Parts: sequence; C-alpha cells; structure tokens
Amino acid sequence: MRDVSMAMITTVQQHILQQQQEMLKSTGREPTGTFSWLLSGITLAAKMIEAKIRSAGLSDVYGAFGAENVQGEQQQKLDVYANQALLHCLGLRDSVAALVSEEDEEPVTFNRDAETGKYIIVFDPLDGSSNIDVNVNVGTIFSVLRRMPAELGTLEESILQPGFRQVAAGYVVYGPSTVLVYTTGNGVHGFTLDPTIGAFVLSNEKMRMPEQGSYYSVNEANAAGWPEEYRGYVEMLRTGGLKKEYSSRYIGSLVADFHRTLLKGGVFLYPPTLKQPKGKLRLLYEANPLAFIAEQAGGMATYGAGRILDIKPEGIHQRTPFCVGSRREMEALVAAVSPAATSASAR
Ligand code: FBP
Repeated sequence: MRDVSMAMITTVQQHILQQQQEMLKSTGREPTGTFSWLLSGITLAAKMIEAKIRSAGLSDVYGAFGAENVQGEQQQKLDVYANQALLHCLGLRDSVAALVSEEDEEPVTFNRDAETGKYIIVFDPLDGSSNIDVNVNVGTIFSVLRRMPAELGTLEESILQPGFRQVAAGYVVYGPSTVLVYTTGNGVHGFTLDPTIGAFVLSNEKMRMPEQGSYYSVNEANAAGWPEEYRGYVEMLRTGGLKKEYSSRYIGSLVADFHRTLLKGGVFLYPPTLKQPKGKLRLLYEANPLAFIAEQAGGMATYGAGRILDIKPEGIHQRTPFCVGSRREMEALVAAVSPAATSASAR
C-alpha cells in the first residue's frame, strides 16, 4: 500500500493540538480543539493583514485614517483595517468572551455564558504603525487570558488579571517574511507564513534567547528625560561593563526590536521619561505578552522595580516602563535601576 502520510510540515493549529495532547497525556483526556480554533482566528486575521501590507503601495491604504484612538494617536488606515480583521475573525469564535484592542476605548464583550465564552483576547492590531508608510517591519501582538469563574470575578475583573495568568501570548512580524511566534507556557515556537500554501509552518521550535547578546535597543533621543540610573546602565553597556562590545539597534517598532532581541539576545528598554513617567508602552497588549514569551525563552522582563508579569493592572490601556532581554543584561539592569526605581515609584 502506498504511504500517503506527509510528515513534512507542521502548521500552528497542528502544533497546538500536539502540545495539548502532550499536556493531556497524563489525564487521558483529548484536546477539544477549542484553543487551536481560537488561535486560527488570529492566524486568519494575520494573513488578511499581511496581504494588505504586502500590496500597501499599490492600494490606498497608506496614511492616516483621519481619527484618533483612545491613546490620542492618529490612527493609520492599516491600524483600522487590522483592528477590524481581528475583531471579525475572533468575534466568530464561540469561546471568546471579550476582545480588548489598543484601538478601542472599551472592550468588545459577547453575551456568551462562562462555559462557552472562556477566553479573553487582548491585542495590539498593528504595532509600530508609525513605520508603515516607510515600509519598515510592523506587527500584531496578542495575549490570551482565561475568564475567571463567576464566583471569583466579573468579566471586567478577568480582563485585568496579572500577566502571569496569561494562557497564551504571541506576535506576528510583517517583515521580509511573515513570522508568528507564540507560547502557551510550554516553550516558545516560531512559524513562517508559506505564501505558496497560505499556512504558518513551523520554522523555529523551542526558541531560546541567548544568555547574553551584543545589541542594546533604546530611543536615545529620550535619554535626557530618563532617571539617571538608566543613563548609567546604557553607558555601562557602551563602555564594556559586561565584558563585551555592544552596538545599538533601534527600529522603533516594538515587535521588530523584540524579535531581534529574542533571536540575537541583548536588551530592549523603554524607560520612564519626564514626558511619560509611567512609561510609553502599554501593559496588557505590549509588555505582558512579550514578557511571557521572553521568560519562556529564558530571558527576563521588568518595569524597574519588579517583574512585568506581576503587575496587577488597573486599566486596559495602562502604560508601564518596559525592559526585556537576555539574562546577563537584565540582571545587570535590575541591579542598576531597581533600588532607585523603587524609591522613585514611592515618591
Ligand atoms: P503603537 O504603534 O502600537 O502605538 O506602538 C508604539 C510604538 O510604536 C512601539 O512599536 C515602539 O517601540 C515605540 O512606540 C516607539 O516609540 P518612540 O517613537 O517614542 O521611540
């Protein structure tokens, strides 16, 4: 009999089912497929966004949409398109109880009972959108939380759970190739979109962040507004304080800067500034998902005085200082800034 099995490719959905089978093996239960169906909403939306971005120069999708989002930022046309694509694709998934987007002031909630609507998806539909018109990598970032049982909390309280409660997180980088990286707490795995078959195919399994890198990534134009300890830390890197030569890389698209840090090691930081003493980047849909991935890949993520994943959120668009990277650089950063950060935040 001719063997028809083609063990060549593994798609994201297959990989999630395999991971779940692994996890459930000890219980004898079979994965329900709910989770992989849920994540297929993200991969479908990512393919729609990718297609729009690839032909952006040929169709009228560059430039501002003509409205501001809740952050007071000029929305780009592709911000709005990406947001609609994710809301549409995820809204069709029965297991979704609420969707929280960087582009929307309030969560979109669905009238689904707790048995069915088990998950909350928080996302930044198009990160780095200020770079779209200049054809620089942009991305989509997502975080998945499980809804708390009614006796433990409301849907709103379920949205504001600390980052260590995430059941999955990931991002898509729209660059020379389109890459999706995700974790469900069982390692970090990368998939590349194969345009010939329209599927995200496993390309980097069990990704590890190098113990130490050779890049630091920060917007040095803000240096005058940083607390002195952060200036001292960057100076220490620049002057061989970690017994290694460092070069600077800053794209200004968080997903792209993070993806490089995940692959090559080093450190990315967006410290507090005089203009934004609470930091610029958003906790729920930028810092938390990337911190979860960094820790799962052997790295670390801090806001200065502590671990990003331990922050108890107070609002869905809350900002935070965000530093993430390889263990060596991060341990030195925590040693350099945490005492001061603690006293600063107490002020
Ligand atoms: P959004 O585009 O999703 O608002 O993200 C904010 C962001 O563009 C990050 O991607 C990036 O790391 C940062 O802001 C760049 O900020 P700055 O221009 O102040 O360095």
